[in-house]
Amino acid sequence: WDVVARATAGLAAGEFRLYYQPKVDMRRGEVIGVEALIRWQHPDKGLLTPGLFLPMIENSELALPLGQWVVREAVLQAAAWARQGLALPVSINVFGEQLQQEGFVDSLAAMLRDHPELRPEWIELEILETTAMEDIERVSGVIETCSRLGVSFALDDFGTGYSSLTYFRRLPTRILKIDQSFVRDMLTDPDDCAIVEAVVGMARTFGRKVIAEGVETVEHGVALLQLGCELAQGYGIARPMPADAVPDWIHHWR
Ligand code: G
Ligand code: G
Ligand code: MN
Ligand code: NA
Repeated sequence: WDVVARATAGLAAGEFRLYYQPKVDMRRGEVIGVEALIRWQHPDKGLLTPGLFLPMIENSELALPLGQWVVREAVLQAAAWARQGLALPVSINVFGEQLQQEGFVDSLAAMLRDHPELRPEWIELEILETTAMEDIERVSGVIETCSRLGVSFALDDFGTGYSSLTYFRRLPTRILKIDQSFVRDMLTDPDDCAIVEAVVGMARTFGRKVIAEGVETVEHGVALLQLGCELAQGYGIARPMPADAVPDWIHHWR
């Protein structure tokens, strides 16, 4: 099927949804935020996860409009939570192409101005390590402008892009997300464990926060804590859920 054409119609018809996956501080036992993850509620095919459609859309003319929808939807949700008294940082995945847009920062700033109940510190943008390194000049510029607004960046899937330390040092991202492939096998594969340990060390050296994704079991959590990684996200903590399930989940966690 023609995914891009169908998704273009689906976007207009309101078929996309954002699910939210909690991120926690394992040591303090606190919820530190949620990551917004797109889903497509397809009328015939059911609820589709991004792996089934995003790769086709990413390099199409739909990438920008869909990416803009994601940012707007997530910011509106964060503002709605703020009005309910829930101060919950929301992480939003952005395509490299979105950051290339002249108006990206201005439109984000306008949304924040429209929602004074939402502190800019509660918005975090996630960008793939590989994307960030493709155009480091431009991306560091956008990161710096966003930082002045109060919005921070995380480097997603960190470790998969083989970034040189020189490049990494020039990217002012506040957070590193250790890719789930390393986390998944860290208990059985000494090399993956060493990579996790190295990324934690790098984060410490360069004054960045570090979070592990793909934390599926208690054993993973324990091993991460031993390596000094306190922040985690994964099915072992919670699966991505609809926005209206989030407040209850937070209330009952622990
Ligand atoms: O949920 P799933 O594991 O299928 O996600 C696959 C990939 O899709 C992940 O790498 C995730 O970062 C990406 N992704 C999920 N939601 C969004 C989104 O709203 N925007 C962008 N750009 N990427 C997303
Ligand atoms: O690349 P990114 O970090 O944005 O991808 C997040 C994706 O990983 C989401 O689509 C989410 O569904 C998936 N995910 C989150 N936690 C786990 C986990 O513990 N195990 C696995 N296999 N996938 C996970
Ligand atoms: Mn992500
Ligand atoms: Na990731």
